[in-house]
Amino acid sequence: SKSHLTYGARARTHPNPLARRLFEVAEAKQSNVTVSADVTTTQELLDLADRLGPYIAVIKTHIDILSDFSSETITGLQALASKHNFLIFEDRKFIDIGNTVQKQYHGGALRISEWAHIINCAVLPGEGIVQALAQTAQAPDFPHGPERGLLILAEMTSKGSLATGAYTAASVDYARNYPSFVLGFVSTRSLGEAEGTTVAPSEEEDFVVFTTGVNLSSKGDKLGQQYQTPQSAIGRGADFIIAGRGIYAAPDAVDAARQYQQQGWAAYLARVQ
Ligand code: 6AU
Repeated sequence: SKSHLTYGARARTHPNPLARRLFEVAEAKQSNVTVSADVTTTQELLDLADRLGPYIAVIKTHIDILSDFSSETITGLQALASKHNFLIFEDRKFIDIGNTVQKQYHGGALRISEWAHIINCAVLPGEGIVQALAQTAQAPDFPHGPERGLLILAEMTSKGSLATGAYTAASVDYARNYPSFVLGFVSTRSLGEAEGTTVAPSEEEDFVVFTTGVNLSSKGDKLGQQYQTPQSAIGRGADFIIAGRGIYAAPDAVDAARQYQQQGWAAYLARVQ
């Protein structure tokens, strides 16, 4: 893995334009924090995005949990993404046959392809889900292709997760087969040397690892979520740490965001030394 290199170095050499942009944003803002803004109204979402914007590299949405989603949600979010220079990750976790996920991604009520730089999917349906999403994002008549990328959900943080072993190895194989669209993984550690992969790595392979389940003050919740600290996640290979309740449910969300930013950046600096 290239995780011992700086974000700046990886931005200069990465073959994928959106990965380059991600690393440039991280370097420019000295932040590897993705805030998981799991709030349920547009006003709360835009308010969080504006207040936390200076301290984050990426905002992660679950757009379908908003009770009042409208086109104003999206124009507001896009304006704040430009104002604060962060990217948008819609945590839709696509998981269906190719024909269905194309319709869920492009068009429909949520028009995810128009505004989400990053999406994720699970590979339970097989490699075809990756192929289908890539086909939509990279269609000749789709104008945002170079600014769209996929993270494969290769592992999960919930207790008893079944995304392990051969399933995780298959996630790596599929990522290797679609290097112009797959940025990397949502996983708890860097992947690539995983046993059981069948596709050989290319020399330029540089998967981007997003690790969720990051929290400074809790070990888990009552529904099976399991947490680790920014230091632990980054030590295991996370390039971006995702924190939700640890930030937005803290007594002072801005203060918490700065704290995750500081600790995430210090752990990154220690890793690349
Ligand atoms: O920090 P939390 O526990 O408040 O929120 C964690 C966020 C939630 C989950 O839907 C998401 O991260 N998540 C994911 C993602 C990002 O795909 C995968 C996973 O294994 N665990 C997990 O919590 O929005």
